[in-house]
Amino acid sequence: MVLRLISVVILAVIVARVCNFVYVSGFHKPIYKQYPGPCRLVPGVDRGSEDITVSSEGLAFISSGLSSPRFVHDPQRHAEGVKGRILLFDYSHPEKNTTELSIVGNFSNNHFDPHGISLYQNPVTGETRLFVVNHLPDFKDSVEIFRFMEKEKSLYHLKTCQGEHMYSLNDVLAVGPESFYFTNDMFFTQGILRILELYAGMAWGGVGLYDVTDKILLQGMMFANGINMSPDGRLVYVAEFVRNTVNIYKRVPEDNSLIIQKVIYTYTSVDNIEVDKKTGDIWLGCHPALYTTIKHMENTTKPAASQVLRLRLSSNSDPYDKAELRQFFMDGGELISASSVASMYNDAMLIGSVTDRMVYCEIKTI
Ligand SMILES: [Ca+2]
Ligand SMILES: [Ca+2]
Repeated sequence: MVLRLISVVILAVIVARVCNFVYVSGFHKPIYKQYPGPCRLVPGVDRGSEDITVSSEGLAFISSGLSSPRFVHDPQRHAEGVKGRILLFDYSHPEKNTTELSIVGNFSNNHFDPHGISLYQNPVTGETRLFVVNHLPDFKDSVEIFRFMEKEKSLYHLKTCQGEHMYSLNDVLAVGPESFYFTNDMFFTQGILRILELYAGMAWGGVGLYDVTDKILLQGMMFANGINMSPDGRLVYVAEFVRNTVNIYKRVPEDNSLIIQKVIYTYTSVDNIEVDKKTGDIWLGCHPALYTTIKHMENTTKPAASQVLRLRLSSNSDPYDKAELRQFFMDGGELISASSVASMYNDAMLIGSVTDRMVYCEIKTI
């Protein structure tokens, strides 16, 4: 009797997990084409623009060439030997498209597989630093810190940060010249155990902090993905990709700890998060039909659905008691596949993709 009861409970848990993953995969989701205004491809970007972040002056930094077999399973793409690059796009001169930033200093370009990025603009010195998640061989990860040299159009390598708690990095959020939050999307880094962790819906991802040494701050997340913060630094936003949520945390300035305030259900798989520094609006690059993204990662010539949402928090009394979600972009992969990020500056937007192209849109519908 007891054995039978245990078997029923185990079966029920497995069925619930399978049903949840089928739901999250988005087979039932219709994809209606929607553009916020005129949109065009940006020439020179055809091997990914996984993360984009923009400076106060409207310079967008783009990470291109993500190839880690942890995410990209397309043998053709691996055979091509895609090169990791950081590109620059000036919102004041969109007609100039992108420029590749050269990397100088003591850093080997042979092991550059860039993923999530974040900027730190020092309010005292005016220095701009770019923090880049880098996937190294043998499934090891690091965060590379560069100084941006605007005149030379280059990145000067300053430091490689690694730690025992930085094992499955996805995104980074700079909070000081050498300190940052990071997300570990999952616990396992490779192979069948990572696949099982994903499909069984295990909540083993989380958020950590690097400040001289590294430590874990938050656990229990289902694929922790993008991380960013409000312009005043009081709130931190984290995307739980498989749970379909954006979590809002209060940041304690004394020790950088994070206290959960609200969970926003998005009903789509949110990848990276960008924040408009002027308005505080939160821009989400999303995978609305996740099964198409999974197929696209196995064969990058197959189209995958793309979506951009804006999350606006507002209230007279409390900055997070009202949340409005609005869609600005949706595409079945005709223009761009597997959108992972949307960056906004004035009335224009760049949409990036894990392995595909990059799109520039003028916003006419706000
Ligand atoms: Ca980022
Ligand atoms: Ca990401």
